[in-house]
Amino acid sequence: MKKKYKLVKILIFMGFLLTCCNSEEVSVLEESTIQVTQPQIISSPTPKEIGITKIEIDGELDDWTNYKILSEDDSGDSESGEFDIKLVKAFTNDQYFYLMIDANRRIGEYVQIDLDIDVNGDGRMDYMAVFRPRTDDDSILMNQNADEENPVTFNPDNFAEGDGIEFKMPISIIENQHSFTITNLRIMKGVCCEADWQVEDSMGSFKVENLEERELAKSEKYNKWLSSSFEGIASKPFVINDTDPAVSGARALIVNEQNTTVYIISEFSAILSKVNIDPSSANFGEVIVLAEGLLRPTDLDINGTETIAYVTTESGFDQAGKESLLQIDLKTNEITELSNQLGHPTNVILSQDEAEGYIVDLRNGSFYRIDLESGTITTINKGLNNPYPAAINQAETDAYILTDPAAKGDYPK
Ligand SMILES: [Ca+2]
Ligand SMILES: [Ca+2]
Ligand SMILES: [Ca+2]
Ligand SMILES: [Ca+2]
Repeated sequence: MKKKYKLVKILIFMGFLLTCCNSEEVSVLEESTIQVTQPQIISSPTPKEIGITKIEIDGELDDWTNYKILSEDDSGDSESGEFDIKLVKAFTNDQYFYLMIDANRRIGEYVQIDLDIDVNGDGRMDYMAVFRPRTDDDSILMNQNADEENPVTFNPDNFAEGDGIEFKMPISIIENQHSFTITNLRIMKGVCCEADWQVEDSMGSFKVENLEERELAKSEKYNKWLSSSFEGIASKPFVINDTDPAVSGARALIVNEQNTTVYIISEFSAILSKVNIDPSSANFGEVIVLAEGLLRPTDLDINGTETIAYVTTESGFDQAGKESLLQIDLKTNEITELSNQLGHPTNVILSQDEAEGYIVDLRNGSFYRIDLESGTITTINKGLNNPYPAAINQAETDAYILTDPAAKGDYPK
């Protein structure tokens, strides 16, 4: 019998600690007088058309046809014939530095690629970028002018190897320089950094210039991704947001009924936030902070009209939090503690009529119903072994509870 798969598109919110770099810009509206003048017809020159960068970082170089060669390298000059650089093409658009490396013959053995970057034109390297296309390792950028070692890491999705190498790096991490010089590009081979660690082939320098191109907006990328087909049981994940500090240490999420908003509770930031996932919105991917100071949250639920959030919290690894069920009014930002009589709440689910909540209590091995008006707790079941996540059927006649979940570092002996 033929197996039928339900195809699933995967969306990702990354909750990690920020190492750099986007400061939020706040624009202030100043009071101003509006002047009305007679409209004038001016024959203005057509604005220069800004193209959209359509390079796919997939290792295939056919999307580079219309870009000019920046520098060519000798043929047959590589150390062991494994990776002989033929030529490079590169440019920056409004947000990224794009690079492709074409090789003579098929690419053989090598380990990593180093780029020495001079951003101020004095001929000396200011940054060194290091990436390893054959691994999932993060790429690394080292600032040569900083006193201490301060590598910035960036997404491993930003490189690929196929017929050639493709690489992409946000220019925000190199002082937003749109043009700079690669003083040296090296293909490294061997074991870093032992005696056999050697330069397989190198080239440079070449100047990278800015083109009148822009990166696709997040919503444009999302719509393109939505309409793309894929094979297998799930798509390659689409990263909705992996930089906003509000989702740092994200712990639980819930999607609204219209599929336009995701609510996220995050442990490191102690923030309840909402993320725009509306494909028709220009603000797709935007994160809005709804409530702060929610120490050690474990789970959340939202009412149907999206005006009230319910959040469970625990004391946490550092005992900074409290075992509580909180109610957060999303209009007034008022936070009310509905119960402090819980051992260790890990899960909250609203009833269909939104008058009650179902709560899992890990420490007491219990499953409760709580009246959200009075705070009265009714025990539905107890004696559960380390209950953690739960789900309830629509008729609210059956609850499904997982017990004995693995904790961090737990493995069978
Ligand atoms: Ca490509
Ligand atoms: Ca070469
Ligand atoms: Ca320099
Ligand atoms: Ca060379």
